[in-house]
Amino acid sequence: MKKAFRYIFALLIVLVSAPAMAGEHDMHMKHDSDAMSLPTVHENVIHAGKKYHLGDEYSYSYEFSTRPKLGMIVVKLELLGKNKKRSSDFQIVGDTYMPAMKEAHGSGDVSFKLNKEGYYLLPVNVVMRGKWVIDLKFSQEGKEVHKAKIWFEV
Ligand SMILES: [Cu+2]
Repeated sequence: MKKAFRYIFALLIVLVSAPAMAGEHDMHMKHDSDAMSLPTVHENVIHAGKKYHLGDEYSYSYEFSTRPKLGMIVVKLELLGKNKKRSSDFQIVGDTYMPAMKEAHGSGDVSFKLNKEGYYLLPVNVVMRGKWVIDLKFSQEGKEVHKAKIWFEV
């Protein structure tokens, strides 16, 4: 069991340190036009590589370890605080699911883990093709202060 865990951890490191993917831009275009036909609310949808404000002092952005595909992918989120310094002042959880099949694949709230460089990481297990959502919640001292939503399609 411990061995398996170490293996997964090593795999995550490899995934996360992989260079930014060339396909990212394509995915964006597709995502944006797709969003028009998505069935549920898409307020607060955040896009990979863009910067979002969080209160007066903070901002954040995220990217995928690889262009979303079947299997394990990792959401890597960078939070910046005062003076654009990397910050870990919030707890962040992500609930990943297929909007059409929430009962079947909902992960429930899973905490992002900070890596050594201070990035927030969330592994996501993409078990089938289709549209996926990750609901993000940011909290401080147990109080939820911000929400955002990631959409992606595999
Ligand atoms: Cu499904």
